[in-house]
Amino acid sequence: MTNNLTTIVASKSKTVKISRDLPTVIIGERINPTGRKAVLAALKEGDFDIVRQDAISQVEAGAAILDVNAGVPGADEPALLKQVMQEVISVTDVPLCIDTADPEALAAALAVYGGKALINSVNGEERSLEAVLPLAREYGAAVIGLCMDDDGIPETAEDRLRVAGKIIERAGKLGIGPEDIAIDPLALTMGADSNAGRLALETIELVVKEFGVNITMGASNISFGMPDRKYINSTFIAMAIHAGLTCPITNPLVMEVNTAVLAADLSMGRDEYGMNWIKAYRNRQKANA
Ligand code: THG
Repeated sequence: MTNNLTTIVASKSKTVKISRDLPTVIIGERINPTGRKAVLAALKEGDFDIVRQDAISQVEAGAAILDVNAGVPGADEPALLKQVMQEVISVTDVPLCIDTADPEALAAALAVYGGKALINSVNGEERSLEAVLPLAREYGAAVIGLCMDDDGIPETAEDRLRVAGKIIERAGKLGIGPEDIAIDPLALTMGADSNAGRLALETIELVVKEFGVNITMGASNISFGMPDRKYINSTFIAMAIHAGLTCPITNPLVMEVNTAVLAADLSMGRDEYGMNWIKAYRNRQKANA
C-alpha cells in the first residue's frame, strides 16, 4: 500500500506535483469574493486590478497553485469565472484550482482552461458526484473531494473517512484514479466547535492511512471569529502537515503561515538541504533591506 500518491496539476506551461515526498504545495486562497470583501466589491464593479495583484503577490510569496472563485451573488458566474481566470493567466503561469459550486460555471471554466486543472470541488452528495465527476473525466482534471454528503457534514472522523471512500470509489468507476483526487477533511470553525481542529486532523490521518491520497484543506477556516488568527492558522497548518496535509488552501502572504509551512517541511524531511527555508529567508532579508 503506497501512502504517497502523486497528483499532477498543470497550466499550459507549468506542472506542479503534489506528494508527501515533496515540499508542501500552497494553493493561494485570496482570489475569492466570498472570503474577501474587497474582492467582492471590485468584481461587482468589473474591476480586476485586485485579482491580478493578488495573483502576482501570492505567487511571489510561494503559492504554487491559485484558487480562483468568482461567486458573486446575482452575477453570471460562468462568464465571471472565465474572466477572472483569464485575468490571472495574463499575469502568472501557475496552475489554477477552479473553486465553484456551479456545474455550469465549472464546465465553462474547464473548456477554456487548457491545462490540467484542480477542480474545487466534488462532494459525496449524489447530485454533486453526477455533475462534477464526468467533467473531471472529460477534461482530465484532478478533483478535490469534500468529506460531506446528502446527510451533511459527518461529526466523526470515521464517517468522514467513509465519505472520502465513496468519492474515491465513484471516481474510480469513471476511470479517475486516486492519484487525481485530493481529499478535504473539512476544517470548520473552532469558535463554533472546539473539536473542529482535532476532527480535521484525525480525518486526515485516517484518509491517508486508508487511501494514500493527497490532502487539501481550507486551513484558514479554522480560526474564523478568533483573535490573533495567524498564530492559530500557522500552528494548525504545521500539525496538519504532520498528519498528512499536502496542498493547503491558505494565504501565503501571512508570514507566520508561510514560515510554519516551510518549517514543517524542513522538520518532515521534505526540504532537501533546507534550500527552500534558506531561499525564503534570503527573500525576507532582501525585502527588508
Ligand atoms: N475547502 C475547499 N475550498 C475552499 C474552502 C475549504 N474554498 C474557500 C475557502 N474554504 C478557502 N478560502 C478562504 C478565503 C479567505 C479566507 C478563508 C478561506 C479568509 N479571509 C479573511 C477573512 O474572512 O477574515 C480575509 C478578509 C479580507 O481580506 O477581506 O480568512 O475549506 N476545498
